[in-house]
This record gives sequence, C-alpha cells and structure tokens, in this order.
Amino acid sequence: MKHQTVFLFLTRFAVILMGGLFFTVPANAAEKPNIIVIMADDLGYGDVGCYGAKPKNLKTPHIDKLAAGGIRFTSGYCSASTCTPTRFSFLTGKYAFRQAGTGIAPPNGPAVIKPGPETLPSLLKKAGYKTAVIGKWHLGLGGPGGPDWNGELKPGPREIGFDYNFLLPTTNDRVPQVYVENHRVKNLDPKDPLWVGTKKPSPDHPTGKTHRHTLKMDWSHGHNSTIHNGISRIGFYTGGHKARFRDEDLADEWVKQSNKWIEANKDNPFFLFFSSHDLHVPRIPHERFRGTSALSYRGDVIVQLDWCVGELVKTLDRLKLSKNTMIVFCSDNGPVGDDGYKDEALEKMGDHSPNGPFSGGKYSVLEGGTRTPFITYWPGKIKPAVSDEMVCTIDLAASFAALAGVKLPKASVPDSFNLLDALLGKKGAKGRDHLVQQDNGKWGNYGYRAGRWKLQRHDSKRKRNVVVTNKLANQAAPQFALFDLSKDIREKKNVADQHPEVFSRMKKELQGIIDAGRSRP
Ligand code: NG6
Ligand code: CA
Repeated sequence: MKHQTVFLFLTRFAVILMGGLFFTVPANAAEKPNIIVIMADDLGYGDVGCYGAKPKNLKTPHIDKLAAGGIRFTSGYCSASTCTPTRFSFLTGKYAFRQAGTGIAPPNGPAVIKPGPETLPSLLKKAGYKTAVIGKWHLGLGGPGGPDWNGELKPGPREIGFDYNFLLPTTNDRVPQVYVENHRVKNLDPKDPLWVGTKKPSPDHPTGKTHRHTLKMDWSHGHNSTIHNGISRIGFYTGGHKARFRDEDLADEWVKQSNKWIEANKDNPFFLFFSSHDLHVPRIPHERFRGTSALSYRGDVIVQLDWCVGELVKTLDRLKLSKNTMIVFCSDNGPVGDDGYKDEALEKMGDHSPNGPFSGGKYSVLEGGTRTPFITYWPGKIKPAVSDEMVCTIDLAASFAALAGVKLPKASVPDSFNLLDALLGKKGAKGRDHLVQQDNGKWGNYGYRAGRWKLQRHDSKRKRNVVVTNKLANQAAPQFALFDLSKDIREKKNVADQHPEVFSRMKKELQGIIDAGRSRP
C-alpha cells in the first residue's frame, strides 16, 4: 500500500509536471512570439524599392525582402504627419489630438506620456514580455519641469512599460547629442555637467549664426544654435563632452545595442521598439554609406536604414529566433525635402518620388503625410501578400495585446483596433473602415478616410508641405474638402459639391470621433 501511494503520488506529480510543460512551453514558444517594430523617421511611401523607388537610384534589399516574404500594405498609415504625435499614438493607442502637448517635443520638454494608463509595452509586460526601446525617443523626459539631465531622467520609457531604454532623447537636430540609458545620460562626467536651454548661455557661445563658416553642413532654416560635430542645432547646450556622440555613429549604435539586448532576452518573449533616426535631419550617414545612393545624403541614410533592417534579421537568424518573431516595419510620418539643412536632398531628388503616387508629405494631412511603408513579416506564419486593408501604427497596441493573449480593458488604448488577423494576412480579415489622420496637432488640421472617401479639414485654412519640395508649403485651403481616392489618389479634385450627402456625413463622423473621446467600439 505504502509503495502504491508513493507510486501514485509520483505519477501524479509527473503528470502535473508534464502538464505544466505542455501549458507553459508552447504558450511561450509559439503563441507569444517576439515582436520587433522597426520605425523609420520621415520615410515616405515611395522611398523604398518595394514601394516603387527607382532601383537604379536607391537599393533597399533588406526592406524589400521583408515585403517579399511578408505582407506589404498599400493602405498602411502612421497616425500623424509629425513625429511626436505618431509616437504618442503608437504607444498609447490614443489619437494625439485628444491630448494637449503632444506636438513636436522641444529639447527640454517633459514626458509627454504620463505614467498610469496602459500602453503598448505595459500590456505586453502583463503577458510576460521583456520590453525595450532603442533609438529616437522624442516624447520628452522628466516631470513638469522637464528633464534633469544630470540626475534621474524620469518619468520616461521605464515608467510607462519599458524594461530598458537606450535613447537619443529628442531628435538629432535638437540638442543634446547624448545617449540616455535607462534613467541616466550615458558616460556623463559629473565634473562636466550638461546644461540644456533655449537661450544663448554666454555672449561668446559659438552658434550656427556666428560660426557659420565652420559648419560641415549648413542650415537653411532654424537649426542655427549650438554647434556640435560641425552641425548647428535647435537649442543650446554646454558640458557633457564625454557623453556626446558623433551623428555618423547613431545607426551602428542602435544595431549594437539591439543585438546585445535581443541576445540577453532571447529566452523570454520580447518586444523591441527599434526607433531609427534615419532619415531625419541632419542626415549624416556613416562614412561607409556616403554616396551609396545616387541621391544625396537623404538617399544614403535610406541605404543605412536598410542595412540596420538586414542586421536585425541576421541577429534573429543567428539566435534561431526568426520563426518565432513578428517584425513590423513602418514610418513615423511622410517625407520632406529640405527640413532645415542644405543637404542637397531636393537638388538631387531627380525623378524620385518620395511620397509615391500621393500628394503631401511631412506636416500634411494629405495622404503623403501619413500613408507610409507598412510591412508585417513572420516567416512560417505570414504568407507573402500585398494587402490594401487599412491599418495604422495606432492599432499595434490592441493587435499585439491580442497576439499575446492579454485582455484589453475597454478604457485602455481607446483608438487602437485589434487588426491582428489583417496584420497576419488571415483570409477575409478586414482592416479599419475609417481612420483620422492629423498633422502636428496644434495646427488643427485633420484628414479623415473612410473607404474610398477622404475628407480634408484644414482648421488652419492652410495646407502644409503639399508638395514634398516645400515650395507650396502653407498654401491656402478651404476648411473642408472631399476627395474620391478611388479616382483621385492625389487629392486634386474637391468633389464636395457633387456628393453633398457624403460630404456632410464625413464631416459629422469626424467631429463625432473627436467629441467621443474614443473610437474603439
Ligand atoms: C520642425 C523643424 C524640423 C523638424 C521637425 C520635427 C524647424 C524650422 N523645423 O520644427 O527640422 O525637426 O520640427 O520633425 O526648426 S519630427 O519628424 O521629429 O516631427
Ligand atoms: Ca519624423
């Protein structure tokens, strides 16, 4: 009897153990895949080979490979035509126009995403994911007073769901040029404190205006304050010399840090937000990428971005993680030619069309401002396809929550739709049937797409960056106009008078979404 009891106990124990294995291992290994979001900066719809960039000018084999092996979306969007609001919406699943202070963040701006509500990374953390952001942040750091550059930089990514961050704190045309690892400026020597401000710190402080002849890249508008690495920036800073980086090394650093972090976290499900600075100004490719495109540095940094994509894929292959990792490749806003530096982007554009077939680009609520490259890739799970389903970076929060099996409270990520099936290319799966596009927020312009119809609402009565060359920037526009994208992808012909019911319905729907405070049913 005694032996029998022991035997029974052991068998039960073994069954429980094996059951445990069955329930935990496959859930971790197959149902909770790793997720990498690669977000490019200012990359337009037409800027990569698989979206029609002329191969002789510009080769993007690694991004093209993701598209060839995954789903290339032709109605893939970011939610705003500038950086901060798109990134805000991507991480919070909430339209940025719902919250003041979500426009382009200044160098000393406080954290734009306040700790508390669920975010994309905090939802994934609930499912046992390790989470990191590596690259450009541009969502502010610190409390209401802004960042304490010499102390603890919090709140920041770690207070909203990221386990680890390695950041360029703002954007590289803004000061300071230092890395922020977790809560600290990396390599900061306390004997050489970092000061960042909006006013010239001393009368003899060299700037892009006083020392213009010394610059290695001249500015065209703004960007003429403190000089670092031969480039003048927006804003002033002093000190922190040991902590400063070279613009040329950013892409290499993102890849190096990502490889390190992926390797250290390969045994957990992980979420990496790889936030490239390419192709934002100042466009300074590493020396080895110079002249690799027939375009200017703007083309060369696209090649550099493409290299980064290839390196990440290589790392996944080396660690045998490829089959268990979903990659999303996207951009934070549409393209721009001259964005403040004389880098010959416009002069050498040739017949390249950075916004593809659309009108408008960065700063604009025309399609070119937010319709951008959007690719999902997961070998073995996603079958190669081209999809016209409407998907947006704002939807990744709810979609990844579904992928990781996290229940979404109704109040969380209120504008994020679970489009997982469409992102995975499941048969018959639908994308969104409507999407609000916005500019930088404080300008108050909106785009509203529902199916073939597109409403432009220019509360500012001005269109921005209607052509990528900037030549027609700030062109006068009526407050409301309606376009039929099925016939007029360039939004040239206002058909409001021909379709009065559609026009009035679209205006009402847009206002309804703005007033409701949320849009996920
Ligand atoms: C603008 C800058 C532009 C760019 C942009 C932010 C000037 C004249 N223009 O204010 O160069 O930095 O802000 O770009 O200063 S974003 O992609 O990060 O939103
Ligand atoms: Ca951007």
